[in-house]
Amino acid sequence: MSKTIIISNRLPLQLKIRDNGIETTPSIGGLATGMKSVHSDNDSIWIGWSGLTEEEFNLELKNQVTAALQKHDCVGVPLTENDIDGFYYGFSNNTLWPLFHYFMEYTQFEKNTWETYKSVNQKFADVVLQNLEDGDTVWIHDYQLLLLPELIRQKKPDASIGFFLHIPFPSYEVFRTIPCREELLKGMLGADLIGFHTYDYERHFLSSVQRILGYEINFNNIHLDNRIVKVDSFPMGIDYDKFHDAAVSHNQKEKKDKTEIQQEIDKHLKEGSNKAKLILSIDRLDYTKGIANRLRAFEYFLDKHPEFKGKARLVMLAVPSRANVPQYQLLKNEIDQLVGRINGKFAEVSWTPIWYFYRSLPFENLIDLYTSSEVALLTPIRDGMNLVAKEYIASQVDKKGVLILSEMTGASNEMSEALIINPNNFEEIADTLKFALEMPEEEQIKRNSALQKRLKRYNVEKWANDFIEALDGIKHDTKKYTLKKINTKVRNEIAANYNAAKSKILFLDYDGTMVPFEKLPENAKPTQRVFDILDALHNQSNTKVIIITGRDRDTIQEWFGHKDYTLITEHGAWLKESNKDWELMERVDNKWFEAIAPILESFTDSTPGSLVEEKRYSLAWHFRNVDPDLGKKRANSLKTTIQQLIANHNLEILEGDKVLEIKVSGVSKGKSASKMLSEKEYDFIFAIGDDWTDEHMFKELPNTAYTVKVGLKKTVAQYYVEDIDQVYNLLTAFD
Ligand code: GDG
Repeated sequence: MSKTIIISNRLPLQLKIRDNGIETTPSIGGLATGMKSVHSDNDSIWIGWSGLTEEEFNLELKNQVTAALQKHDCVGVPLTENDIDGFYYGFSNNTLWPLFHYFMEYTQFEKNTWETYKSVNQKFADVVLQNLEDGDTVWIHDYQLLLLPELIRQKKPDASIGFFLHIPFPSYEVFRTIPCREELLKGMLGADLIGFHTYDYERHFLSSVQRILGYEINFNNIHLDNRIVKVDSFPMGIDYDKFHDAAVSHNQKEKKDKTEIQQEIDKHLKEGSNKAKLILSIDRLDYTKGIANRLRAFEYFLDKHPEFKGKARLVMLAVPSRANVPQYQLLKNEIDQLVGRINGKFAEVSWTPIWYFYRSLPFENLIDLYTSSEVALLTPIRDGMNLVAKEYIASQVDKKGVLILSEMTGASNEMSEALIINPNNFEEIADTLKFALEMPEEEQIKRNSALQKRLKRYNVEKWANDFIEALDGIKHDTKKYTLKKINTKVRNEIAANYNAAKSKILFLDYDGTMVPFEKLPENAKPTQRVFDILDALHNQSNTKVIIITGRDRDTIQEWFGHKDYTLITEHGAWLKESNKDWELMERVDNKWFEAIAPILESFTDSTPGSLVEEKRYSLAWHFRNVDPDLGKKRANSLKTTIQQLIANHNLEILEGDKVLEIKVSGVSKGKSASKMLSEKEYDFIFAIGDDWTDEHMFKELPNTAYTVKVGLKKTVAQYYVEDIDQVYNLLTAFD
């Protein structure tokens, strides 16, 4: 039976070596928390690092650990201390983490940690490949494993691979600064599906792929030579019922059953009319979480609104994290000092403004804090999603409680009923805190009802199912492509029909089919290989070879005039039969050039890299060499401008691959192909092309024709080939 393989840097377990064996406890963190329900519900294994290095094992211990992991359907990736230093503390947390969170000043690029990152990704790939069987689905998580999708793809080209990034993907301007940017993108593109928390991260990624790798992007699909990679956003949810139910049972507890922390909190809450409302913050101690800013903003709030002294208290849980990385040690010192200073500045005998916990707490204490706090103040400078915001809302059983959330979190996109703030604006934070502490209960209930409804529906299970479903959908699409793909068997069948036929006609598109695209169109001259293939076909009896192209007559005359193939140019405006002169296939004129050409020229002037091509009966505006975003934008506005001008004229705009062409309407490759067929009976008809102008031809040809699309794009053709080499393979099979 096929299974899901989940892969993340850390397994969702913490291992401790005890005298009486191995102790396992669930790990803390967004990813572990979120995926746990997926892992336990499904037939799956989880591959990752156990948390113990190879140096900490002897053989007996290793066997014990393997067995302990196996019990939880987990498989460990063996990593050494050196691996962890270079891969985890080094490249992942000193390079990728700060860069992806826009902390460029903390980003260090060191060649040796990059080398370790590569070799550790390979170690992960080795373990995955040992466990991967046909039909399995692979789901890789997060920034530590950006190279893994491609490493698996190289060995298992047909595997179904999904990748999800839990942190932001930065804008192109930031991402482009990293030296190994191409390797990182290509590594990710080994996946079939790449998921992000928000549309913004998705958009940044697509822009980087387009600008750095130059790949073609169609909506959210990236076209590689032989595959399409889909990119989408899947905002991660939480296990809503777990938090909500825990809060319900927490509220029903008798005093004696309550935790120590809760009893302490209750004691403070009972301190008569002077009761201080609790403002909660929970995060890993990380510079991205804006903890220092939050403390300063809280200080500012108490200065600005002294009436809240004694009436509000910040309860701050900072969970130790990456304590080996120097920036985190500095941050810890900074936070300690800030808390001390602010408490020293404002404390009264019966009130200290900040309760600060620097440790990780058991789940039930987390619930104590969520349920006891009137306000949650979450102020990350950058945060991929932020699950704490969602957990806080899920835990408000009576629907009371106010969430203040930074707009720099992924969660703020979905939680518009929260009070959204800019974490760098103390004034705004202070005013919002006051507003939150004074918000009427009806308004709190109204906001939270809407939030809870959504969080319950878009829970973590739905998130995981949506992702897996999208991945399965791609598997299905790939199957569709594979069904239409010309393999050896299909190729032999087509060739056999070709050989048996008495009268044959072949329509061959030129650019993108017989030769690859070049930056400058005039450089895409036919090679000797192309001539050899065409000559071989042309010299066979009863075979008509037609080059059918959008190119201008003069270029095609220059390149092919010395041969006697049939030539159709400018999408069907001109025809040159073997050994004859050029003739017009359609009655067309170019009087309209003088109205349109100046507009194209003015767009060219303001769009560096673009150029106008003047054919006899059409004008083309090429933007292949323009910055992709600018090119698209300019092409759209050019289209709108021209459309208005040609509304009452017999003209149309053709949208090709990075080109807009204005021509007389009614002229098409389809029409001219039909004309050729009407002149003689053929019992073998074949057409091949890559562009959507070839689609006219595929549509017009009779059902008995063999129609072949080059590249995995949407088509009405019957068959696909992946690239130009495959075109050559197919055409040389006709002998
Ligand atoms: C990354 C991204 C993204 C925290 N302290 C304790 C504790 N926790 C649990 C919380 C929550 C999780 O840890 C923290 O999740 P976040 O989403 O807030 O943040 P990261 O760890 O940075 O996670 C983040 C996430 O991945 C998922 O994609 O949202 O943007 O940075 O679930 O409840 N749990 C317990 N004790 C604690 O002391 N038991």
